[in-house]
Amino acid sequence: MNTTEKVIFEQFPYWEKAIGANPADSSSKLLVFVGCGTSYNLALSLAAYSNLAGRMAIAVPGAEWESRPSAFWPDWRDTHVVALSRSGETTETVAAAKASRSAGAFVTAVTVEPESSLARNCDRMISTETHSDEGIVMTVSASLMVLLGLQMIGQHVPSSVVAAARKLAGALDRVLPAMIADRTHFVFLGGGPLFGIALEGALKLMEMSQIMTQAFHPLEYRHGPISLVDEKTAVVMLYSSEQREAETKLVGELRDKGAVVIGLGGPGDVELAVDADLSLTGLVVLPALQILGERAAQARQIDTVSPRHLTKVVKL
Ligand code: F1P
Repeated sequence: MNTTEKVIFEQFPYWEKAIGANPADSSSKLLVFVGCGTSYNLALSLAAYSNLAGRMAIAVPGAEWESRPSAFWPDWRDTHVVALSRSGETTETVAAAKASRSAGAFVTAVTVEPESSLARNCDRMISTETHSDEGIVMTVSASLMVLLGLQMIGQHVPSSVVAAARKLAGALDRVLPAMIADRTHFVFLGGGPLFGIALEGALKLMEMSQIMTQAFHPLEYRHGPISLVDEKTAVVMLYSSEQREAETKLVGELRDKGAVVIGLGGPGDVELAVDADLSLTGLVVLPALQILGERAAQARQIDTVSPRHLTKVVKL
């Protein structure tokens, strides 16, 4: 077992420590979730969860918010910026936090590095301990930032999510070898708060295995991208409640065209149950998506401990 795989399966005690660790935020300003790479994907999901819970929110990549915030929100100086960064050192995210603060916005940092530049340039910090062996590819810290972010927007995270996430990752891992052995085109589909999670599944698998991946809102996939589906395609469908029927129909079409479909929370070539309330699905599926990336890399004999062209922190 390599270190990446070990860390993915050892992440759950850190979840237990983070559960209940931070209170809900009560400000009424627009929440602007900001981050880069994985942290931006998480921002997208958290913003959607926040809107669903009645707290208005948007998600913006760090560099975009730093350089042209008014393209995203006209009244950008009067917002509550939530900057997500594992390292707390990513140039664009730190710059976005600094620019927001100096313009009068309130800045909360969500990070696992309480001594970082981001932590020094915020009004409030939310942090928790992460696995010390986590490498370049972000796994446990991504899950932890979603957990902290959910609690920040007032979502109760029950300890049952730990067992649900562990069970799903194990169940997916058992069926993966047969499903992905000869697949070279991976597609992740998810709607609402699961779109950011679909993007994160795609980014993880791409970083780990150097395979081109894609992520779409489920029904968007029929508008063009479906032309690429063949017997080399593997699809991960993150089922929602609102569009379950349409998503099920789409999965049937994709299977007819040769794709193998992993159904998380609904039908597919395999159907794996997600034992959690829909407001927690995004968190619960993350470890399963991480192990999928690792297994795809192993199938190609690619080392995820030193992934090509990647560094743990990106500084400009
Ligand atoms: C985010 C990030 C990662 C990416 C790479 C570089 O960093 O872009 O998503 O995989 O490792 O950093 P951070 O701001 O959360 O530390």
